[in-house]
Amino acid sequence: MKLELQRVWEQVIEGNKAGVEVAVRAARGAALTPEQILNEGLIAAMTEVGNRFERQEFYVPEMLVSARAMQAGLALLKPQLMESGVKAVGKVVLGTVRGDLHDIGKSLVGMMLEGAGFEVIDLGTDVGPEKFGEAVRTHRPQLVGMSALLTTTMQNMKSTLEALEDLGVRSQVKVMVGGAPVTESFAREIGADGFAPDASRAVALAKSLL
Ligand code: B12
Repeated sequence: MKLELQRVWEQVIEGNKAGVEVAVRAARGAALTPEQILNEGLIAAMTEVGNRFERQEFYVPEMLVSARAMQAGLALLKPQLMESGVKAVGKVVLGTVRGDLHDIGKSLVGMMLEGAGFEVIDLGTDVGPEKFGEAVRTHRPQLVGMSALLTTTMQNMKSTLEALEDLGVRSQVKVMVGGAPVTESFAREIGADGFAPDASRAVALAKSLL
């Protein structure tokens, strides 16, 4: 791995916010692309943080400081990740489902969608089925995106779909789902319209669902 990327990776693992910012700037200075810094630096580091948590070498506080450090790096890349131009191809209501507080992946998806010209209404984390339903009624989006990072909370994607059905708005929107434990077959099983494993493919999916 390139030294500059290694540095970004290390600083995320260490949870050093200022260090991540310095390392990301240095990587940009070394002409690495925002996508490389994101995928091989920031996201690769969060994967390692997850692995260490599983091996009980890291606990929640370490995960949290790493997440904050990663977000600081992400903020620096945001302008470059959002390829400018094309306006309002469509509207997306986005949120992390009830019981789930993970928001890095969801926010990244939102950022990339905005960059591709979508208007994004980000409902945040721990979003209950009623809130998704209400947002569909108020904002009339073409798309709804749900994120879940826990095997327990991914079940709440199903209850949200049911709530949209009960409110009579399910047929007005296409629903896409994602998050580390979510799979294509799970998406199909719960009756979602699409699944994407990462933010750039989420953009391609959103475009194809329109
Ligand atoms: C950071 C982190 C946290 C932080 C979150 C901070 C924040 N602001 O988000 C904190 C410390 C709060 C946290 C808490 C917990 N966490 Co946590 N956490 C993680 C960690 C390390 C990284 C997640 C991350 O940000 N990844 C980077 C992003 C960019 O990737 P991503 O989220 O997968 O998103 C991408 C794709 O999935 C996709 N995508 C995501 N959303 C969407 C939506 C749509 C519509 C589409 C199309 C695509 C899409 O695109 C994204 C970009 O490419 C993961 C480990 C891992 N490898 O996932 C564990 C992990 C998810 N956590 C885990 C656990 C157990 C917990 C806790 C229960 C721990 C505890 N005992 O308290 C709590 C739960 C809190 C809650 N109620 O939500 C487990 C889950 C296990 C399981 N099978 O359910 C994991 C997998 C760690 C592990 N290996 O055990 N966590």
